[in-house]
Amino acid sequence: MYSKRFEKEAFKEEVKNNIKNLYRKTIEEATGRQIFQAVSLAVKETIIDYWLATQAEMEKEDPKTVYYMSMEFLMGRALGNNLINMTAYKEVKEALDEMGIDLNAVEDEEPDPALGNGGLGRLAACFLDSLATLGYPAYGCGIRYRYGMFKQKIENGYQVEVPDNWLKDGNPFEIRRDEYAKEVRFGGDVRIEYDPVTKRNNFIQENYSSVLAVPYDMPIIGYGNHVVNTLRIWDAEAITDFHLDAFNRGDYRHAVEQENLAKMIVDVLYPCDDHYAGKELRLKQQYFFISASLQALLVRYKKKHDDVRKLHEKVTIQMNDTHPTLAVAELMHLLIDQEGLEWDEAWDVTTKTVAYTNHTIMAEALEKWPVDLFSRLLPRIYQIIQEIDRRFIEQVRFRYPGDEGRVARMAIIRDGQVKMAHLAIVAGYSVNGVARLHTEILKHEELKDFYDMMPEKFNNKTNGITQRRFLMHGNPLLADWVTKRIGDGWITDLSQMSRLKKYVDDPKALAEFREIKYQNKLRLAEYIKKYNGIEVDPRSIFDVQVKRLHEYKRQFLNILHVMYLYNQIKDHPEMYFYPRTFIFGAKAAAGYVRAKETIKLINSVADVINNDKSINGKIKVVFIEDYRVSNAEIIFAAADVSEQISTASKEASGTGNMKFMLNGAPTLGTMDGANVEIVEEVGIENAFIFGLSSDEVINFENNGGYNPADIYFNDWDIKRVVDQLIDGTYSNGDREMYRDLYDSLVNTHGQERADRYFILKDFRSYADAQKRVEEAYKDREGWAKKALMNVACCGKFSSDRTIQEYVDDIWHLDHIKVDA
Ligand code: 6GP
Repeated sequence: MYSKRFEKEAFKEEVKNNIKNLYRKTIEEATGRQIFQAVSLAVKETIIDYWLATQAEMEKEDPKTVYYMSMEFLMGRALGNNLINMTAYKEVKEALDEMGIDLNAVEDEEPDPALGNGGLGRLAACFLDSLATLGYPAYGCGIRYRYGMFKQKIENGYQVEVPDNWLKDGNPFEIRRDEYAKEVRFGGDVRIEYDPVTKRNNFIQENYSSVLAVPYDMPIIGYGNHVVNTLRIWDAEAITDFHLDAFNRGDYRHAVEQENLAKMIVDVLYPCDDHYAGKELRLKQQYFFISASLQALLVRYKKKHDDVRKLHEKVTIQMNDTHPTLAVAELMHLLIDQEGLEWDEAWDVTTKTVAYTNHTIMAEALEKWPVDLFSRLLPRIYQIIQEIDRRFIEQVRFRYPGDEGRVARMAIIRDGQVKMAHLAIVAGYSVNGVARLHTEILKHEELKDFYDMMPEKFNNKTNGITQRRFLMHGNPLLADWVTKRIGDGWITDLSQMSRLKKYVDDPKALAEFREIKYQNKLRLAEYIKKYNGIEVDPRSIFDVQVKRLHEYKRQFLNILHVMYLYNQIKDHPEMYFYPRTFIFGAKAAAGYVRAKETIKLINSVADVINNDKSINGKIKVVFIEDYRVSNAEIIFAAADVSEQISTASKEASGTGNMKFMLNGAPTLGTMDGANVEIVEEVGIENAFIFGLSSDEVINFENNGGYNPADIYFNDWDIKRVVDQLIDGTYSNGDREMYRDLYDSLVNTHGQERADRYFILKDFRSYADAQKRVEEAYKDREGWAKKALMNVACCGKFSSDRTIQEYVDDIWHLDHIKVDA
């Protein structure tokens, strides 16, 4: 074990030396940030040995390896997590204590590496953790954005985006690998040249611009098994003396252009979650990291193998949503134009190598690139996609003669657009959704035509989360308690949590369990006091909704309900009311106006309610600024109620729901995404379910929606809160501030139906469910049982389980073993 190798005195010495050599300071003189760097570098020393050992093992055994291609990896802080997975957390904490250094404070100095938006990027990070922990060879491939997800400030109730300069002080865990740099080419034109020797046409890209892709590797440490995999993220640099195309030699303007291209390309992560921005630069980012990753992958493969026709025996590529779908065409390009394969041979390899995961059915997230932009930027890649499309359409016509409607619906290139999902499905050997319900909706609604034609490709892989970060690291009190009760097997086998079931009737165990939640609520209350200046009562119900801000996630429903409760308390001050703290955390995409209005509304409601002395603090509303992985860990640990209230059918899976469950917060939610499976595991009596079913929603949608006016004019309480959006109650008399939100509920705008997300339709049922929460919470022991049952039944939602399913059904990887 690492911990055996861990030598306390040597480690302390190392930290001291690092501070001396890096900063010419003593520990006492060093700043927090400097201590963080010094400690991290000392930790990296140990990691490197195992990293090398893992590489050596992979060299020797030549195992089948997965390349997880993703535009996003929302890693969160590395130091604490690395120590946990090295099983050295407690020892390092002790060593630092002896030096008068507080490990928690050191961890807080690390900027959150936030190279992702939300669910999709965090899932990728959990998957890397599980792959290493289960001992599977894997590379994460992505982009080293200079600026990750923006930092959110709340000013005067509004979201303000601040750049996230996470690399400012350097990233101590990464290693730059110049020797693996690759050239990536954009634009220009393609000359076709007949080669009489091979009797083939060669396709030669000319007059292009190029950038140099330089990889940085970050270690991904398996828990307690010495396996260290690699997250490889690519930086872009200008090509200066690199083999510039002869035509361009000495072309100064061109050189400057390439310089700019390189600067721009990895500059910033697009802050859109579940939404397609359609920006040229985004397409460049996609091609940049895909081309570099595939070139590197082929070089690595060819070191040991001379027949690229067998690539799929050693390599599999998972495309995390459609963002990496250019991998299909780039692999074809490399196999044909560089490796000399015939089309059919290349297609055979490609379609056995790439697989696709779909993460959303939201229409606005579908990537459709305009043909003119696409063909100008990637001329050769476009040709290849045209040919894939031509051959695919032939197949559709053969299979469904005369059904031109179907051809039109399924084509990859149609109406001047390149449809990336279609390309991913046509080429992929596997297509999966991320929760059972989501996969069923894909098969029978969104992707029905494809499912009809190739049902064998479709499969489900319900998402999961890593218990190492979200329990061990985020909630040490509960983690230690669980270990005390059932041993530590749960750390790598979450299904063992079911052994906790025997404690639901044990009053002493329940009391301890409750006390832990209370301590965690105190910790969050302190955080809120520090960052929001708001006093919250740790004995109140902590009702939490943290996730990206999106209309379909319905933070709006939540805050309207808060407004409704407030009206009730004002009308009936004597009525029984269990004190509640409503906690929100959410970033809105910078250009998403309605999402930003919702943030402002939540903050305005918070202002009015928190400052109304007449309600005796019965309701508090808190908007936590800059929700991100590091504060999420604190928030999940402290939650009583997990708000998962998306319009049924819209949330593909959700993963926050699982993190709350793991930390003992029952779900208040709709039958959407993975909530369905959570309820199945924990029992409906340990959750609070409300609202339309996905079938009902889909039915309404297919038949023109419903009429919210029927509700608005007939339910006086609802009308009152909706009207309060435009009567100045929450806007200092300004009747226009929330007009758009009001309109979205009651007025049809052109194409957009009124109340598209069924907020008014679900309102009563939501309010009833909230009432049931209050009733249940009054019974303190009853509530603790429900909460504990959630912990005990969360086993299915480990990303270890998810990854094992990917391996068994899709990837078929070999194991690696690294000896200490
Ligand atoms: C998200 C889904 O919205 C969420 O339900 C799911 O849990 C998560 O992916 C992981 O599968 N989708 C995205 O973040 C996204 O950008 C294109 O999809």
